[in-house]
Order: sequence, then C-alpha cells, then structure tokens
Amino acid sequence: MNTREERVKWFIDDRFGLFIHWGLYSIPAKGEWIRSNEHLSIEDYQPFFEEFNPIYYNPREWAKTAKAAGQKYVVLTAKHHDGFCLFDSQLTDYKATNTPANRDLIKEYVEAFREEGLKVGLYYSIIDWYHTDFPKFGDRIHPMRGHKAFKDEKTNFSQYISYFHGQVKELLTNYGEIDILWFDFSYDDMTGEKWEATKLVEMIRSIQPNILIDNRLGGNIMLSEPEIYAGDFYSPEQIIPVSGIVNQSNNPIPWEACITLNDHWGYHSKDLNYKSPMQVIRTLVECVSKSGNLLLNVGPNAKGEIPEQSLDILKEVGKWMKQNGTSIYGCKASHLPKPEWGRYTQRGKYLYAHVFDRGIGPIYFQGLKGKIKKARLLADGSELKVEVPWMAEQYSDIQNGAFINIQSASLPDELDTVIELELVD
Ligand code: H57
Repeated sequence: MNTREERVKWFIDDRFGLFIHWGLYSIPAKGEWIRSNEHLSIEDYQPFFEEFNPIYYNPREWAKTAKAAGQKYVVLTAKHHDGFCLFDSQLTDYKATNTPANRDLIKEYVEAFREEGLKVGLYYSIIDWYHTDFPKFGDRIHPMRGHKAFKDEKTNFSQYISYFHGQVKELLTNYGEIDILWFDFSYDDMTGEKWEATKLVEMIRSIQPNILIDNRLGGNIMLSEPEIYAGDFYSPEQIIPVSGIVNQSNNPIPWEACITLNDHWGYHSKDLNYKSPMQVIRTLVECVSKSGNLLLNVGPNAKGEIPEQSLDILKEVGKWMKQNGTSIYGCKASHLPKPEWGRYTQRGKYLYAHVFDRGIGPIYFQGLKGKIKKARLLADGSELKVEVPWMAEQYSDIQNGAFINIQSASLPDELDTVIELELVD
C-alpha cells in the first residue's frame, strides 16, 4: 500500500478546489440543515423529493466554471445528512433516479469534471436522517430529536452500518477512479469504530488505493502514528488555522479549509452575505502561505444553477488566478516570517510576495539583502528593480533587507499584487 505522503502529492500541489452542496434542500432554499433546524419529518420533506427536477443541471458548465476559476478539484454531496442520494444506489429508493430528475446525477458529474481535467471527489454524510436504523432519540442534531414517538424505538444500528459501507462501496465501484472521499461528520461518541471505521477504510483502500480520505471518520490525525481511519488531511470548517498544522512529531499535516461563499453550504435564496473576490483571493493565499488548501463552496439552486453572485466571484478569482496562479500551485509556506504588508508563498527558489497593503513607499523585504536574483511583477512578467532608496542606509533596522518599489507599476487591480522573487541559490 502506498503512503499518505505519496497519495497527497497532487492534492498539495493543486491547492484550490470547488465544494458543491446540492440536493433536495435546494428547493426550500434555506440551507442544507433545514430538516434539523425546522424539525421536519420525512413526510414534511417528501414534497421536495417528488418535485426535484433540476432542468438546468449541466455539470459540464459547473466544471467549466471551476476550471476557469483556477480550481483543480471538486467535491460534490453524493448524500448529505438528509439521506437523499444523487446517485443510483441499489440499497435505497431515496435517490435521484426516483425523482422527476430520473437519472444518476453523480455519473454525469464524475464524467463531466473528469473531462474538464479536474480531480473528482465525493462527499458522503455519515449522519443519515432518513434511514430507519439511524438513531433518532438521543441524537442532538436529528430532526426528530426528543420526539416522544421515538423514545422507545429500537434501531438496528448494524443495519445502518452495512448500508453506509455498502453505499461507499457502490460509489467506489461504479464511477471509475474517485480522488477524494469526504466524510461528514463524527461527534461525541459517534466516531471511529462506532462506524466500524477500520473495516471501512480497509475496504475503501482495497478498491481505490490512491483515494484521499478526510479526517472526519474520527481518530486523531495529530498522532505520530494515527489510526488507519484518521484520514489523509485535516479539514477545518469555516476557519483558517492560526499557523500551519503539525502533528505530535512536529511534521506538517496536509490540511484543507472548507469555506462558504455566503453563510450557507446549501442554496439559500435570502442569504446575500457574499464574500468579496478580494476576500476569497486573500483567503486562498492565506491557506497556501500556511501550507494548506482551500475548498470553496457553492450551493446550486433547485434548477441546478450555481447562483449568479457565486459565478461572479469565481470569475474574478479566475482572472486573478490566470495571472497569479504560479504563486499558488505547488507552493507552500516560506520559512520567512509573515511580512507586515501581506504574505509569502514559496516554491523552491521562487518566493512570492503577496502585497495586500502597498502603502506609500517601497516594499521592504526583511533579510533578503543580496538574496534576490530577479524580481518580477507576476501579473505581467515585467521586471522590477531591487534598490536601496535614498537615506535608507542610515536606518540600522533595515541593514539586511531589500527594497522594491511598485508604486509606479501599472497594476490590474488591488486584490493582491504578487511579486515573484527568484532567490539566489
Ligand atoms: O456539509 C456542511 C459542512 C461541510 N459540514 C456540515 C455542513 O452541513 C456540518 C456543519 N456543521 C458542523 C457543526 C457546527 C457546529 C456543530 C456541528 C451536535 C454535534 C455537533 C453539533 C451538534 Fe453542532
């Protein structure tokens, strides 16, 4: 079996992915937790199953959007907590094939993104609010939590486990090579071996030895020798780690922050609190500057369209990525401390200065005196001069630094101006 280090190589290079939350919940349009938030029963939710008819579902378009944004991989909710399956599972009737959509939507998705050259991932919710044998009473997130009708209900949990494992097997068998399996999520004592995770991961790896698995089955990825099911990467949600992630032996752990564009994962028609393209770009840069990835989410609507606002943001990000992607792909944290004007990313002898705050004078590079062979504006490749400004020599605190003046450079925008510094060997 190959090692985690080998498996995660592409993932660490690619850095930027698209997360897609899509399912029945796009119809009520209040986010993917609506069943839990509003305590909806299966019957309350049933109309959405009967109405699900995404006439504009075109994963080819989604794939083109992602590619144009500079995203290299994608993860789609094959099944979210509501238990509805976008794929044609033989183990349930609660699937897209039995809705007006009337087909396997995962099959089209996998093929479309593959053809556009992206790596393809599947999100699978461990939690299942539809399956009869998933415990209701005592589960504090279940839509029917505390409902007295379920107080004495006996669920056959092992039936759920075989359903869960069986569906994962279907997903890994019927759609060719899958690059990421994104489980969500374990909590309290519902974790690890409760899901028979060792057995599950052995099965997964026997079918797809190269697949990456997130860390949400449970276990502790921070251990020097983590459990087999502790995952390939750490997955902070709606937060960027303060510094990079290292394990107990102080070795860096691959990580991927998943972040929404507004304040919901699934489509929400009233949530217009979108991040700006600048925020998204700087978030991506922040992740890479700490050796992490960004999985950026969109929530397509009931017709299968990515919201206009999200498309606009992705377009802007794509423009920036086209000019500056070199400072993202294959890059990681620099050993240099965070500069006060922005952040560094680095790939070998290439150091990328992400200037968020241009200020008024030249940009100062602490510790790089005599270490810069060439400097260029990454956006257009134009050469920049490394020079010592008038009077600067007198200041003792800048003796080992270098200066580059970009005040007069013609810059496309102020999202994040990137200077490529080729360092001397
Ligand atoms: O799919 C998206 C995201 C990727 N993960 C899902 C969300 O629907 C879960 C998001 N929420 C996680 C969360 C935040 C606070 C606690 C859970 C009982 C156990 C945990 C809680 C309650 Fe809460």
